Parts: sequence; C-alpha cells; structure tokens
Amino acid sequence: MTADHTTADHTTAAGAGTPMTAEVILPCLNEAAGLAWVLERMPGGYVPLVVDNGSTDGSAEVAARLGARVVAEPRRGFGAACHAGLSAATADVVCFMDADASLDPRQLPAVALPVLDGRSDLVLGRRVPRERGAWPPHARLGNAVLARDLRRRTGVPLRDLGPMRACRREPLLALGLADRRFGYPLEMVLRAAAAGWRISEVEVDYLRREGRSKVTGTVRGTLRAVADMRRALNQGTAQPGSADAGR
Ligand SMILES: Nc1nc2c(ncn2[C@@H]2O[C@H](COP(=O)(O)OP(=O)(O)OP(=O)(O)O)[C@@H](O)[C@H]2O)c(=O)[nH]1
Ligand SMILES: [Mg+2]
Repeated sequence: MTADHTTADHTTAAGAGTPMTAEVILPCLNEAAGLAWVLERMPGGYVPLVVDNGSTDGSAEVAARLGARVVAEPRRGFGAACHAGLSAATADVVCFMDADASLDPRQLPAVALPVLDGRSDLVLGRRVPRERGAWPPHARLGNAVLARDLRRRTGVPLRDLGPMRACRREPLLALGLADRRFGYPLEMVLRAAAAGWRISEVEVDYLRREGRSKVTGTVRGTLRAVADMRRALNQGTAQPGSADAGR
C-alpha cells in the first residue's frame, strides 16, 4: 500500500441505499490488492459494477464481499471487460474507471456532472500524476503522441486518453464499439466524435497503482497497448482481440 492508499477496514461498498446516479464499470483482472480502497470510496449514488476478467487472485470474491455487483467476462481483454460491463449495466449514465487504485472514485462526480447536466456527451478524466511512479515516462509519452494524433484527426481537444470516463449508456451501446483490447478507449472517442458527440475533459489525480503492473509498468505491455490504440486510430475500428489480449 502506498501512503495515499492507506485504508481502514470497510465491509460494504459506499452508496448502498442511495438512488443510482450512475453505474461505475470497473474492468478487473487480478486487482484484489486495490479493490477495497476503490470500492470504499464510491460516492453515494455511484454504483460499482466489477467485471471480473478471469482473475485468479480472488478479486471477484473481494468485490462481492464489499457489496459490489460482479459480472464475469471470461474473454480476456480490456475492451472485452468494458463491453461486458456496458452490456450488463442498466443506469442511464455509466462511468468507467480502472480497478487498480490508480484513480480515486471520489472524483467520479466531477467527471459525470457535465454528462448528467447535459453539457457534454462524453467526459474523460485527464490524468495528473500525484505520486512518483504513477505514470512511467514511456507510457505518458505514448499516450501523449496518440492523443495528439487523435486531436489532429478529429479536432477533439483531448490531452489524455484517460480511463476514467462518463457518458450515457444507450448512445454508447449504439456506437457499436468493436475493439476488445486496449483500442477500446480510443475507438470510443473516434466513434463518438464521428457521431457528433460533445467531448470534454476534466482533470483527475493519477496515483500509483496497487498490485503488480501489467501494462504501463513494462515496456512490452506499453508497446502492446500503444499498438492496439494505433490500430484503432488507423482503422477507425480495430479487430476484436485475441484471447491473451493485454496480458
Ligand atoms: N491489462 C489488462 N487489464 C485488464 C484486462 N481486463 C481487465 N483489465 C483491467 O483493466 C484496468 C486497466 O488495466 P491496467 O493493467 O491497470 O492497465 P494500465 O493502467 O495501462 O497499466 P498498469 O496499471 O501499469 O498495469 C485494470 O483495472 C485491469 O484489472 C486485461 O485483459 N488486461
Ligand atoms: Mg493501471
């Protein structure tokens, strides 16, 4: 646990009993180390939906014990997990965020508000690193280059392809995203832009993840993620991924 991730012992996810403002889709592959920190910080009305992507570390059990709804997506891949969550969600507004404690759920309302009040159709959290090691330089650079290419291609003024997001559920389903790997977040922006969505960003803190890094902590993982995104950018849509996507 890092200093910012110090946590008290909690047994239920926050928000229970409050009317649902938004459903929070949490793609999850072996994130037992960070799930408690994440789930106990859900603001009231923000209902977590953990998509277990074949975890072997008890993530699903941890999430269920903390009161979260858990859906299983055996097909590996970040996009596969996000899509399963979107398909299972019922709320009018959905949020996405990683389950590795690199993002603070208490910042979800700031991301969702422009969608809830009708000012924006898709809001992305622009990550601002707050801890040493939160965002390795190679990952930050790869992301910045992709964001620049996306700006040039679409005119959408985004600086980060951040994973904390909010939008309306049914219009997102109607975009028909096809990528099931790490191209999913980029394809979402491309298709939304093509559909004329108003897309904006707000700043969110980026913290050092809990658990072992699978992607940005390794050059190989980063190259794979950038390749997925590059393909999504070049094709407009990417091919559905292979079984070991993102590993
Ligand atoms: N890497 C990976 N993550 C997945 C997959 N399915 C779901 N996830 C979840 O998607 C979220 C983002 O994945 P991360 O591994 O944190 O990716 P990242 O933030 O780019 O890189 P690191 O935090 O350095 O590993 C996490 O909550 C994962 O548990 C998958 O197939 N591969
Ligand atoms: Mg992460």
